[in-house]
Amino acid sequence: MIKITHQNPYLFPILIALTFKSFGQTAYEEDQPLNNRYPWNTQVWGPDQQAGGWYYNLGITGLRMMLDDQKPRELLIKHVWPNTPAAGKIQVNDRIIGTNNTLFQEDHRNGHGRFVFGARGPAGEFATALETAQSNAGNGNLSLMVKRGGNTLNVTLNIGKSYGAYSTTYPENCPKCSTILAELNPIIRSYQNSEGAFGNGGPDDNLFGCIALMSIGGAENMAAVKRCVQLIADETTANGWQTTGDLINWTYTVGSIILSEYYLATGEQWVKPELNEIYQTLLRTQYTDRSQIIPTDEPDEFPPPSGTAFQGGWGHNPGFEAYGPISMITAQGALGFALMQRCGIAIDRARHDAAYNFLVKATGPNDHVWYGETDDPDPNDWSANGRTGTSALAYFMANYKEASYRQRALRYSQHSGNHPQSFPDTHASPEMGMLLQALGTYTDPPSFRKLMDANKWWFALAQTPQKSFYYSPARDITEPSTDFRFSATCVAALVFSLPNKNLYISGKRIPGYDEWAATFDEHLTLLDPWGDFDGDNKTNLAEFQNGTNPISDAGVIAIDTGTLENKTFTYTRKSTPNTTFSVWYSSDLATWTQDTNANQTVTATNPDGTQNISVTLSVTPPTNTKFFIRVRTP
Ligand SMILES: [Ca+2]
Ligand SMILES: [Ca+2]
Ligand SMILES: [Ca+2]
Repeated sequence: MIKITHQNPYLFPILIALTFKSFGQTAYEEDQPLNNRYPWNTQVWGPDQQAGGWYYNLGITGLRMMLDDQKPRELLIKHVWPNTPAAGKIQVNDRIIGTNNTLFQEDHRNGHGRFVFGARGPAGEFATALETAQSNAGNGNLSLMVKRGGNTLNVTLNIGKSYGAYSTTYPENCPKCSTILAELNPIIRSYQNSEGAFGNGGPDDNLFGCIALMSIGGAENMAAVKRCVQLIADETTANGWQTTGDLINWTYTVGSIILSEYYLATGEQWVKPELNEIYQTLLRTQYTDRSQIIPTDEPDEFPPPSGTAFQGGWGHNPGFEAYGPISMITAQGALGFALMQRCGIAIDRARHDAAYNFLVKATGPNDHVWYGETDDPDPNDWSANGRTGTSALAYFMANYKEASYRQRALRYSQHSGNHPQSFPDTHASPEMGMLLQALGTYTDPPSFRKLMDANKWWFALAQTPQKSFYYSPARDITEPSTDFRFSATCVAALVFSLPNKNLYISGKRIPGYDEWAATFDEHLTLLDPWGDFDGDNKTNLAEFQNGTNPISDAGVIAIDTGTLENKTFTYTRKSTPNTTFSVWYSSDLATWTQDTNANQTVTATNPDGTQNISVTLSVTPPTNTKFFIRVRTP
């Protein structure tokens, strides 16, 4: 059994980063020599260790570079991978100043904040040239203008055209995406350990691995995911909320998403009680009232909130432990509730809506979701959109009939599409933000198009000569969680496999099924295609496909309609010892009220296996209006 939270290196620094450090920027410690600045001086490990620092990758050329704030139109080369197009042609400390005999046109504006997000400047221009060289119009050669010593030379890299360029509709109808996806799939599986965990074994890496592999699909991937699902099931319990200080809400919210998608994909019934355990713990870890505040819990740093502030959200830990609920985990929790509800788990709607309302409280007037509850945010300001995108997904996946959920989902998706530049820059775990923002924005195709168009540079530059994708420095992050490849590789694979629609969160639906379920009062329960609401050994999905009644086994109940006298009537039904029958009344056949105190008595058991039931209502039927009664299961 591996320990899945303590060893997750990125989660703990979040607590510190937020409290003591303002948002950091790339290489902007200007009192330090360039090489000593964050992020270039960050120790890297895994296959990137030999690069010597945390530098930007320049796609499949084999180059790694850093940005120099004194030379904002140059890319300073810091590493050249052997056996790549750049090997033997470009040297460390070369400065690339242009492509195809054209100097770079814009200063880089690399940093954290709405005015500097994105790759404008030499990095973005390099990415465009790299893509053009691989396109139909290109010849597979990338011509670079290079400053070396006092000279400027032209160097041509033969990068080939085997990948092609990303299509204008990518990831839809994109041969390059398909080619890369086939390369990434076995790489992702290679990051799974013998116990089933991916990468570092933390909840983030398990989410990356399981979501990417399920989105790609196929028996081999699903078998790998199953091993991780079993591991998560073993490590989560209904009493997980009793664990404190262990950042468990990541484990449980992520677990709710992974296990739900796995259950919906496979119908394996053993997953459902495991989901229910996760739900029980998430109910207890959601912050609902001030009694959950631990008085000794850093009161100076995070003074306990007054009134109902922060209620409905999840933080890193149960209740208000540490510094209280935040939007990212709350959006994941709201999403998890919606997915578990689709799996037949009975979700407390008040709690679910409290989570959604937390996100509303964290939303600025421009629909940007901030880190947590925000007082009077600047209506023009925005930042990284991982939270906003995750909120879009959480709202889009809501199963309630009110239109307001989809309306709010659309607003969040549009915000993400209208401000796409921060895509690779979510606080703490950029790839986590990218994964969920991509999925959330995908719910609105026009917004998703904008997101993809604005970030083509990332998909061009993050691809490495070793095939896996690379986690380039983001502006607001301490370190990546596993090595510098796994999470970026999974994000690329997820995005490129979105057209498969293999996940409910990427758009999978059984055609007509949701609409069919919505015609029943019990529609939330019937959304579980693998459930058997009426206990007749036909799944809800089979009932849908066969046109049978999912609510009651036809013929079980035959009510004698002639015997209502005062408050008593009788009916006959099959003997069904494991079934609960409830009594409902209505004046219009539209609004039904359950008579929870109705008294039901078996008055006779007949030779044909049926029973006579006498029911006495606890309410008095009106004498001058219509009055309808029904009996149903449960
Ligand atoms: Ca369990
Ligand atoms: Ca059934
Ligand atoms: Ca049935």
